[in-house]
Amino acid sequence: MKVAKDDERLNTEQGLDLLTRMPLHDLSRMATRAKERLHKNICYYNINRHIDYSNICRCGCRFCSFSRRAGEAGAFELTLDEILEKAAEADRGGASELHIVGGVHPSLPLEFFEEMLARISSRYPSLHLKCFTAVEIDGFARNADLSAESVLERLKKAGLGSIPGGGAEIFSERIRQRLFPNKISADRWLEIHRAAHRCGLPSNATMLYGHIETDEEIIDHLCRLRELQDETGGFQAFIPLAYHPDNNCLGGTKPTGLKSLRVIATARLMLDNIPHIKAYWVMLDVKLAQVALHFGANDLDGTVIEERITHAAGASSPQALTVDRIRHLISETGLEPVERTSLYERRSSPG
Ligand code: V47
Ligand code: SF4
Repeated sequence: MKVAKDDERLNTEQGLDLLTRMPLHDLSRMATRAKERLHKNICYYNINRHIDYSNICRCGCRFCSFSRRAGEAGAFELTLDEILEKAAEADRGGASELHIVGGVHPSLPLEFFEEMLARISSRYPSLHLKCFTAVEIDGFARNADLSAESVLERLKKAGLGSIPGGGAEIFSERIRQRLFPNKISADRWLEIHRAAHRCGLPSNATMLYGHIETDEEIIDHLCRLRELQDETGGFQAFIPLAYHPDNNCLGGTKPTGLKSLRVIATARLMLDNIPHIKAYWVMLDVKLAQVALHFGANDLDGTVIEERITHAAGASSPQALTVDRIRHLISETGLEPVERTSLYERRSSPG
């Protein structure tokens, strides 16, 4: 294998070597060196709260344990007042960010989402609103018969601050046809992020791994993200999402710890133009998330408070972490915990 130099862009073959063959301690060392060039000894976290406004969804992805069809047992839809109450709790708890997502709802109008953002941002102006995956944005555009660009402009005007990375899954057409044929295409997901970046909204990117994908499909996913990032520079963070198999029609098993560490380190090394790699503790569980900080990750995500999507699928992580616990988890790895804003500036929490 030809090992790339520090400043050399890795090709597909080198990516596959990292993911499948490189000895683990070498991989850790290379990924850590790449991370330290950007972030020295720092690991970020934020004080955030997730709000799922509804689980009603018309996509029916086979790996999803969270969604329900309209009218099905377990389907829910929060009212604006209920959402405002959760925002108020987050604001009282010192949060800087709300992460708001839902299924692809068949009928909620764009005005509902505009009002949601406008009411939250006028009452709680210090909360950054990171809301709605590209899949939802596409759904809003279809329901309103508008372009994704106009939807994004309207939501931005109402208070949207950035777009989360969900819904990318894995770009391979083979898997999309088998596991989630009703979801927007890979090209459409990328096009909506391109449109978000064009209208000044930063975004994140994810990749769902550990189901039926091949190693080649993982590397292809990373290359396609890297290509869009070369064009726009709008991705802030990449978050690998470990597949959880309970209560859905796909089943199977969770990826192993070593697979997750290899994916994180490979992402750090392949995605030389995306600054932040998150070890999302909800999906990795806290112990493995700590280890991932020595495999190229530089962000542990946040306090979260209430998480439904992964817990519906059998997550064994807690629902929430306190700031003290997050800081302790980071310090224990020898890194410096730094609270960040949603745009990765340093933040000193009030109080
Ligand atoms: O969009 C669904 C995935 C995503 C399962 O942008 C599953 O900062 C694993 O996108 N097993 C939601 N994953 C999570 C997400 C996210 C989380 C934290 C931070 C950010 C960010 C984004 O979870 C969904 C879907 O891709 N998902 N079902 C499952 N069974
Ligand atoms: Fe719907 Fe998202 Fe679940 Fe797919 S993953 S069924 S789009 S909520």
